Amino acid sequence: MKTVFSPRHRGHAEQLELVAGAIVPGFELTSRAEYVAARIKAVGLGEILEPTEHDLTTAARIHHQDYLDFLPTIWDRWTAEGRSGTALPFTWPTRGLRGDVRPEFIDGLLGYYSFDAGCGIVEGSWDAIKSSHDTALTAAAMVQGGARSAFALCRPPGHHAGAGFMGGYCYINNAAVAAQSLRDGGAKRVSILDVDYHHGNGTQEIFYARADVQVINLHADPMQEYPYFLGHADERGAGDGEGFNLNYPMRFGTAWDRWSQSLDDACAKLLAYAPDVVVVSLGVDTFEKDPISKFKLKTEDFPKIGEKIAALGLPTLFVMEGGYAVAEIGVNAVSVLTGFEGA
Ligand code: Q9C
Ligand code: ZN
Repeated sequence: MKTVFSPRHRGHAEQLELVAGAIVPGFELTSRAEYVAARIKAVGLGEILEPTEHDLTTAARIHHQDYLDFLPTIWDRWTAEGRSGTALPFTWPTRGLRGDVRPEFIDGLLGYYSFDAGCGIVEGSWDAIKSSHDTALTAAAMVQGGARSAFALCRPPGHHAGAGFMGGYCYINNAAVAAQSLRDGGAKRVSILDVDYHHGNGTQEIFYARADVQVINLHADPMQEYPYFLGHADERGAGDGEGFNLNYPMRFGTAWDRWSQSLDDACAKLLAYAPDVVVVSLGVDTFEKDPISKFKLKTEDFPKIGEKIAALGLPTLFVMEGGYAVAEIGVNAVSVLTGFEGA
């Protein structure tokens, strides 16, 4: 399996985030992607290629144009106020406030275009975000061109980013852009299978009213875990999309036995949908030693995820999402891919 990976992710560095009442160095480290790339080389998974440049026309089919226009301007607006460090929001248009009027000042705009304080922007962030988007589209084109599979080693990740907002370390929804490009390239139906520990709220929102992209999420129960405000089992899609969104929330402490039952059920639902191609939002923060998560998957479980996905017998694009146990992220993520290839 070929991997697409851009060194430009490295400019998105030294983020700060709010954790348990303190502003601390963020968990979404540059080293995450480097460990995964190193492991790909160590096991000889296949060639690693840099992405080709893509414009934002496909992204604009799933994101709001004003949001895409805003993202590249954040750093300049921030420094124009004499600031340095990390651009972060701190006020959001929640219930009872006006969400329909866009403020002018940078702090208001950051809140308007986000749902949490998990998306810091530094000088190199936009270039990294764009390269991550390009990575997803380049890998999607490989699958569109006939490859059985490809791996988009995206950083920053994407599945929390909605049509018009960032959050949870995510800015552009890479998996959603890839799915849209596969549709535009001729796939009639696309399934997105999101196995990241956190609910992919952005992906769900983007495709919620559509029948041409099935979205399946396995994740920690939002009653207990981030992103808290989406991801319940009764969210099944709306309008034309009714029945094409499937959520498998699971409680803290979930281990392979229970988790794999959800995956088996998800795979059956996916096959019943009969997609032309599968996009896997590949987070490995389900790992027992992940520092921000509370599931109990073991390293030996990750190849079994790949085997089950391979058994679907469909062209498959893997898109990197979360995973914060940096020392083990390479082994765990690449184990899914070697499991897929070995099956
Ligand atoms: N106590 C992804 O995995 N906040 N995003 C966690 C930690 C946000 C995770 C707070 C977690 C976002 C792509
Ligand atoms: Zn996650």
